[in-house]
Amino acid sequence: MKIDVISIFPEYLAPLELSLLGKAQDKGLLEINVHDLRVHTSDNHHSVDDTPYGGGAGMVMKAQIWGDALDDLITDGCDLIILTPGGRRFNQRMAEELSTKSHLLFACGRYEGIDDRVRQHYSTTAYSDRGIRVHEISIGDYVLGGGEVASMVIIEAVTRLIPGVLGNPESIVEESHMSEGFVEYPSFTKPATWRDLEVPEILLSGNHAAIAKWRSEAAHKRAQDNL
Ligand code: 6GU
Repeated sequence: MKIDVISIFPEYLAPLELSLLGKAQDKGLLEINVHDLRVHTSDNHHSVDDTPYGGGAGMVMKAQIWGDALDDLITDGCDLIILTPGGRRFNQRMAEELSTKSHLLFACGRYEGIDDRVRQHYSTTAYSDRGIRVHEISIGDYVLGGGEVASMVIIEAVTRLIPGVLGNPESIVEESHMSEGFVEYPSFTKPATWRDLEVPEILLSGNHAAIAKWRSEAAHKRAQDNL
């Protein structure tokens, strides 16, 4: 999978080189490139934003600069992901869907967002005929300073589903069974007693059917408690 991320703070995306993602890139399973939006500015101040038409607070990122940046990186069949708190709420199903793609292009907005004509332009048939899809995605009901951290959340959720990226593929199989409603059972490891707290006895029984039943019930109780 090839991933491009465009941001005015490319240093913010440095953690993408670390850990699992760094290893996946070393293994050739993944190629992540971060691009500085400001290279597409032409004025002395390298400004990327301007005041909103219709008035109001904040600044809007300019369509022309984003268009130049995206034209350089967009490919046939790629998925363009615009990060915005107004987008569709990201979930595990979307992560699974995106993990099957060959090229993801992330546009990280700052300020009050990107001029909407950028979304409109890349959503036209000229692009959909080339297999290019545009998604506006949010990672939750709160407002971040920009799309950078949101793009890292999505990249981490998506890339760990790519075969070979994760050490133990069984944990993914187990997760996808749970991915509706998202429930996870509580886990324990040695020692069996810690600060007077015991591991549930059933987990020491070796009775796999009983353990599976206990885990399912514990997971559902936890999901219920989180509502
Ligand atoms: Cl994708 N961007 C921003 N700025 N805030 C968010 C978000 C995205 N998702 C949740 N909050």
